[in-house]
Parts: sequence; C-alpha cells; structure tokens
Amino acid sequence: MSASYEVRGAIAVITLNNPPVNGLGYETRKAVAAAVEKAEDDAAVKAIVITGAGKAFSGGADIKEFGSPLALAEPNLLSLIARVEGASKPVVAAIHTVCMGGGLELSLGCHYRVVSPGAAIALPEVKLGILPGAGGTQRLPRAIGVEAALNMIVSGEPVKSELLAQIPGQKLFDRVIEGDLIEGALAFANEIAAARPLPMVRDLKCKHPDGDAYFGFARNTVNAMAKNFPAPARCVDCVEQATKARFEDGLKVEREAFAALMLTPESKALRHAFFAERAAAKVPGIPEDTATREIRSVAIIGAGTMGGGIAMNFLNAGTPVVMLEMKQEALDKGVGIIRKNYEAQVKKGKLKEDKYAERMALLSTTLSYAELGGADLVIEAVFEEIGVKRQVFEQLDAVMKPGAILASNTSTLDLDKIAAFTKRPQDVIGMHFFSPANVMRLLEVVRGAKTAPDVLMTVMKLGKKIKKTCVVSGVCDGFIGNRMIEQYSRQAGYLLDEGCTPQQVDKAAEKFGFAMGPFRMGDLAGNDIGWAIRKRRYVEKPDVRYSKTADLLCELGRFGQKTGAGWYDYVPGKRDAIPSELVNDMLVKHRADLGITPRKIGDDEIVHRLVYSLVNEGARIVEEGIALRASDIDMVYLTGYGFPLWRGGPMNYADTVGLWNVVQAMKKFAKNPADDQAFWQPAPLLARLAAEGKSFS
Ligand code: 3H9
Repeated sequence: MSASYEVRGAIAVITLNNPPVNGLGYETRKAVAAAVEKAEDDAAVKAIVITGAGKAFSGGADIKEFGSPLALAEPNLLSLIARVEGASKPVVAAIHTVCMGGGLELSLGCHYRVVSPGAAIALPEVKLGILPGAGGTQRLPRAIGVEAALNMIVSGEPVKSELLAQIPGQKLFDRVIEGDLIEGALAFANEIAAARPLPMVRDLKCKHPDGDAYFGFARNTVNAMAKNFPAPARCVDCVEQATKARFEDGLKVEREAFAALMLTPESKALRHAFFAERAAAKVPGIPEDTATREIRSVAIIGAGTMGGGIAMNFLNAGTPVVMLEMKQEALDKGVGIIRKNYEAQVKKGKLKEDKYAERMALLSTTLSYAELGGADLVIEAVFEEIGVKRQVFEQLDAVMKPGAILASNTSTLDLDKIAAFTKRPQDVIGMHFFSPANVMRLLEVVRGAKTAPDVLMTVMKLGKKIKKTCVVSGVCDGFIGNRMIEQYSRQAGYLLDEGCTPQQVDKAAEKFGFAMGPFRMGDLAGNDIGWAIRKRRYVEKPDVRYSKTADLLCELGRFGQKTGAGWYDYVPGKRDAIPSELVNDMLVKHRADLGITPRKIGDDEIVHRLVYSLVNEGARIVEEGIALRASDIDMVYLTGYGFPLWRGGPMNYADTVGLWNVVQAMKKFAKNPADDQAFWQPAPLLARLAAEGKSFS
C-alpha cells in the first residue's frame, strides 16, 4: 500500500506509505490522487490532511523512477500537485522529520502546512544535478521570500522547520506543532475546514525590491561556485522568472529547465554517485540488520598527523578517545595539533567555544598499553612497516578486552598477516583513513579473510556515524584506491619519459577535473612514500616496469613540499607549484639516456592514458572481488582521490565513453613503442563487457 486513507471525524487523513522515505513514485501518486477524490466525494469529510508514515513526510520524487516511463506516468507530480491545489476541500500537509524535493513541492501545493519542530526541509535537487521540477522554484520564493528560497534551492541544504517558521512574513508554515503532529493537524484542519476561499501559494506575490541587481549578483556568485555544474545557474533563472512572469509561465520555464538538466551527463553522474554511496553501505551476504557491537570508546595508537586526524572524527561525534604514544613529547605534540585544528575552526566561526571544550574533554592520553584494555575499538596508526605492526598487534592482543575490535590504518600491508599476529583474527579489520583524516570523506574498510561479519557491519555503521563514506575492500596490495593509483602513477611516469613536463600532465588532469594532477599530488603527499613502496616492489615484482623519473627525483632529495622541492620548486611558506628548470633538465637528460626522441602529447591522450589506467585496474579489482561492485570504486575515487564529481568516478566515466571505445583506445596506446604493451592488456572483465556491448553499471 503506497498511501493509506482513514476518516477521523470530519477529516480525511491520507498517509504516504512508501518506505523507506515515501518517495513519490507512480503508485504513491496514484494512491494520493485517488484518496483526494474519495475525500471530496464523501460529504462527511470537511478537510483533508496529508502526512507521511515512518521516518519522513516525503524524501521527494522517487529517484529510482528517473529515466523510466513511470516518472512521467499520470498523475505525474505536477498533475498530482495541481489536483491537490484544485481540491474543493482544504488540504493540510502535516510535515515531520524529512520534507524534501517533490515532498516539499507537494506540501506547497496544499492549502495549509503544519509542521513538527526539527523537520529537515529542503529542495535538494541541485545535488542530483537537476532543479525542483514540480513548482518548487515558483512556490517557495512566494512562501518564504526570494532570497531565502534561492539560498535553499541553489545549495540544496536542509533547513530546520523552526528556523523557517521564524522568517518574518513567511507563508510556508501555518502552525508549528510541538506535541503529537496528527492530533495537532486534525485540530488545525477542523479550525479552517469552513474557511473560503482556499489559500494557494501560487497566488502570493513574489517580488524583489532590487531584482536586477540581486539576480545579477546571484548569477555571478553561483557561476563562480558551481563551476562545472549547470543546475545552480538554471535555479537562478527560474527563481527570477518567479518574480517576473505569471505563475503558469514560470512553471513552464522551470519544467523545460528540469527536463534539459535531467539529460546532462553531470546529472547522470550525480545520480550515479547518490546510488553508489548507498550501495556501498551494503555487503552482500550480510543482512543489514546484523547485530553490531557497541562502540562507546575508542583507543588510537599513534598521535601523529594520521592518529590525531582519526581521533578528531570520534571527538566530533562525541565518542571518548584515548591516544597512545611511546613518548610524552609525541603525545603533547599530537594533542597540540588537534588543539590547533579546533582553534582554527573556532576562529573561522565553524565551531563554538563550548563545543571545542566539550570535544577536548573527551580526549585523554597514555603511554601504557595496559590503560587501553577497556576500549571497544582500537585503531592503530603507526609507521607502515610490518615489524612495527607486529609489535603493536601482539600487545593489543594481550591487553584488549574480549570482543574489542582491533583495527589497522595500514594503506598497503597485508591485513591477514596483521590479523595473524593476534589470537583473534575475527576481531581484526582495516580502517584505512585518508589524510587529512578529519577532513577526507573516504574510509576504506578492509575485510580480512577471517574478519567476522558483525565486526565488518559495526565498522560500517560507525563510519556512517563519523560521517565517512565507507567502501569495503578485500585484502590486496594497496586495497582499492592505492592499487589503482599505482597504475595511474606508472602511466604518469611514462608520459614524462615520452616528452611531457610535469606541469603539462598536471594541467591536463586538472582541466579534466582532478582536484590535483599526479605530480602536484606527489609533491603534497611526499614523493619518498612512493619511492619506498617502489623499492619494495622492485624486489617483490621485478617484472613490473616503471619510469625511472620518480626515483631520479628522490635521489636528488626532492621529496615534495615538505623538503621545499619536488616535481616543482616551492617558495618557503607557500604551496604554489613553480615549474622547475632542474627537473626539466633532469627529464631531458633521462630521455637522452634512454634514446627517446620526445614528442608532443595532447591533453586528450594524457587524460585518457591516466584515466584508463585507473579503469583497467578497477576492472581487475571488481573481477577479483576486492571491490564488491564497480560503483564502489567510483565512490573511492570521488571521496578519496579528487576525481571530478560531475564525471561520476572512473568506472562511470568509462561507461559514459563506452567500454568498446575505452578498449580501442587502450589497443592504440599499446602500439606506442615507448609505452608499455603489457600495461595496456585489457582486464578480462573490461574486454568481455566491451565485446558484449555492456557497461560496468
Ligand atoms: C525530486 O523531488 C524532483 C522533483 O523536484 C520534480 C519531479 C518531477 N527516492 O540516504 P539514506 C532511498 S528529486 C527514492 O541512506 P537517510 C535511498 O536510496 C528528489 N529513494 O537514508 C536508500 O535506499 P536503499 C529530491 C530514495 O535516513 C534509502 O532511501 N530528493 C529517495 O540517511 C535510505 O536513504 C532528494 O534528493 C528518493 N527521493 O536519509 C532526497 N531518497 O535503502 C535525497 C532516499 O535501498 N535523499 N531514498 O539504499 C536524501 O537526502 C536522504 O536519503 C534522506 C534520508 C534525507 C531522505
């Protein structure tokens, strides 16, 4: 049943019932329209209340229907809203918890709205690359004023109902109901049952006293911020129409913009990311309602940059943290960095003084393993060397209480080996945070061969609590993200061998949309890290070819920003990457030593070689079951590696290009004698999907 109907006294109550969030899919729309008709036909009914069952009034149009004929099937959302607005009896929306997108638009079509405090009210369509397409851009400005509405529409951010109710002169909420919402809504409906004419938001005036200047300013601001996303600018156009055109004409402009945006690759990418994020939270074979362990306190081994950043996540979420180091100075330094980070947030007005104090009060430190034993979860963030990990895990095994979860923040080491240092491998898991750990959204959750299902689900749940995007990875060298970036870096090295400069490669990658090109990224992360990993690989995998350029750079001591020089030169205290004569001379000499005549390589080739190297390794990772699905890889790259959101991640990008085209390009690259033939061997999954005309999704 997608909407229920009952009559309480003289009031008909229609309850949207389409879990999980009462999305306004076809069946629900049909059921609501039928219920309105039934209420109109019943002479005993004097007014109608529409509300939502469960944890939402409504999360909006059913996104799963987008692109299918069901989205347009009558009654579509516009028709339903027109039907409600045109009802002969007053309709009251009783709003609670979540009222978003089409849900808010439906309520704006009702004659009255009552609301519980604390409800999240939003028009979040821009986050899906579209705009409100069922009158939101025309009705919300009429209800709360042009500026407040435009802010909500271009940001997509939820605003609490009680704040909106405080806007002077607002016509969004007729009453805030503190107690039982339905009882309050029924009382309200009885009060207004006989009032005529029925008020309609569409009839309200919508003007801005200084429209041209305001919309000019809004357009400039939005264009500067939205960069590659077309939707926010169209939101401004539509809201401007609300102030200038008749309601029906504004609605038409909105409708056209909505339909056009829906077809853009940016919207497709954002919708892909929306579903990918939610899919990543699910682990096949483990029920979502698996009983999880309670995590009331966390211990962290290592108070360095990583340990401190990890600690902040838990402090922010109100969880007590104890940090362990070998020396008091290291502890003091670590705590000092956490303080400094919070103080910077206080200075910027992002954190209140009392919250800062509360968070710091949750932090304690120790030099003794014995004091960690009571923690429910311990996360190790020590030096990336298996011997060091062994010492740590043996000690943790000795002191931690039974049932505690033992997590490693390793980024490349074998988690199963680490688990084997304990007598409880079922309780060992990887929690691979990305630096800065208090900022980056990605958390790779590494599932060892023996990790217990409830341990995995506990960490996934905890990850959501600390606002991370969790992606499960199996055990392999580098897990999902770093294993792929290894191929990307190898290819970036070949590009230098063949004639590119670091700045040329970075510029092409950044033009494509990467937050940072591979060489600027190397300078930021520290080129010595990759050097250490390569040295290990030269021994473990002697057949794998690498460009020698990165080693030559490290031999010069140019480790990146931290040494004031890397692929680029740096001025002390600044982060601007300045092209380096010395590096370019080094590359010229290197090419001459190899007998390579440099050639000019275009941006497209640079980008495709970089991105397809990610895609090919990604395909292997999916096929081996290291990633549970291709979209998980997209989440890793969108949230941890600065891959452009409007391209939806490397696997989604490959789908957009077409896998057949990707394979053709790879075959062409393989024919280049200066490139690496073995490198461009298509992964079996990629080759198969391309041959069958299929996509990763
Ligand atoms: C729109 O309205 C267009 C109109 O303007 C015009 C039309 C003509 N539809 O996030 P969660 C599912 S566009 C279908 O983990 P939370 C979600 O996939 C829409 N399904 O929960 C997941 O499913 P599963 C504008 C939806 O409690 C489950 O709900 N609205 C929808 O953390 C739980 O999701 C939005 O953009 C939907 N609209 O947060 C709202 N929404 O369990 C987007 C959610 O199978 N949604 N699902 O994986 C949200 O922001 C959050 O989901 C919400 C709940 C705050 C509602």
